[in-house]
Amino acid sequence: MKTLLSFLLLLPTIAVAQQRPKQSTHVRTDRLASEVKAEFQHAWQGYKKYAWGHDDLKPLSKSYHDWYSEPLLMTPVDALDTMILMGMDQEAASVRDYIAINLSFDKDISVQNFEVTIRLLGGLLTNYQLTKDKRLLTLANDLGKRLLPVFNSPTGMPYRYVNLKTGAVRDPVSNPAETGTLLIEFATLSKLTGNPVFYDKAKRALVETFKRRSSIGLVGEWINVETGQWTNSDSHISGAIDSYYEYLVKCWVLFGDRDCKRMWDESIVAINKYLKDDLSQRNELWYGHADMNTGKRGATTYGALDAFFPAVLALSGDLAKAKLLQDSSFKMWQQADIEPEEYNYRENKITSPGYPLRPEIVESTYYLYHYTKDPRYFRMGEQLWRDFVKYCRTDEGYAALKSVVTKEKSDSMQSFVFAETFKYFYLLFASPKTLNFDQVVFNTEAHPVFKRLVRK
Ligand code: DMJ
Repeated sequence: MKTLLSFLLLLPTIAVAQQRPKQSTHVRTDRLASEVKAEFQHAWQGYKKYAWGHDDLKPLSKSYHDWYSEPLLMTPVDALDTMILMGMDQEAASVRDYIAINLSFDKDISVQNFEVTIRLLGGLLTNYQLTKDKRLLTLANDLGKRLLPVFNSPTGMPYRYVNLKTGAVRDPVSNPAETGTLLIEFATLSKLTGNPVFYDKAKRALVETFKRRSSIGLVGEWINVETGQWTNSDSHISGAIDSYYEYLVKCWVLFGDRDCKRMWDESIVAINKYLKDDLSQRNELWYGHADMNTGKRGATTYGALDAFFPAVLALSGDLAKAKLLQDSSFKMWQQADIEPEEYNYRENKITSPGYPLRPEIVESTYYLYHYTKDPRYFRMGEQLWRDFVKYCRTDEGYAALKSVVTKEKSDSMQSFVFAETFKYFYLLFASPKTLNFDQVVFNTEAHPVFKRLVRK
């Protein structure tokens, strides 16, 4: 395995004077981009009015939700780079100041390493790269150090929870998404601070997860990080595994990491052999479940979270499958004009009807439009947008749906709506100059990480 030094030597070292997009690139050439920006502002005002200083807005009761006993500013940190990309300069500057002054990780709370890494660490690092505000890098460095005890397991795979003050860890039964979706953030922190420890630990956790793949090349859903034994052998590309695969591709693209490329190349063969489900009579392609050891077909379900996979396939170079799978995701969406959390594609049946405002289908639409320039993806995105506004908008923000069938709303608007859902809609509709796709890799929370090193 490469050491951090050789890893750093592979990277372009020219300092980038200012990664923030130029003012002129903020000109929104399209009516839809302006609509997205206006709706982002609508939801942001709701957050400010009823949940300011807390993690999330509860859009129906017009109150707030904190993940832990003390808030960690999930929504402001997740939302900040979207504001910058949308050209909300004044608001972004004041939110950045608010975060720099008020966010502290010196708290006696036990937090979920994965969620805090992708939302807060990822958000702080991107916003540091965009603004060069060193206070954000200082916060990221402090957070990174407080998260490090998670890796103190016998296998090197992380525990799920860590106390930010005491370093006490808990919950050894984890999943590939949580053990393997850390390297973009931790390696970027190593690059920016010159401290190799973050990269070393997260890289080891990813490799240790991969090493425990079955003899047919699949990973399961739950694994004990103390024993290294799988506790659930269901294999799929959905929640609990999804972004493990995403980071294999992205760490290859972002860092030129050949280990990640090798791991992806081997994994995708098994994914296509055992999880891919060709419904040739319907001319459809899906990815379902299978047992990681035998390859025996399990549930024929796909869902809102799985809809990230066309983007990953496109990024890895398999545009043909990406397009077919995107058609399937869109078909799933059209069953009720909003996608369900889970859908049995063989029976055309919604099996889990909630919609927590997820971004993945929009993300894949953006990638496919980027790679193909085919206007059908723009139109697809417009349809998604119209439905999203029609069914999820509230007086003070956007609300998740309890059921896409009845369209009954629920009192939740997670921070990823600001980080991802609005951002991907905006990037799809706005001028491509808003953000140079080829200069960044998005972490799984849609925080764009710049490939070129920004020096301290
Ligand atoms: C986000 O926090 C991330 O995209 C994660 O990888 C999956 N879940 C949500 C969005 O659906």
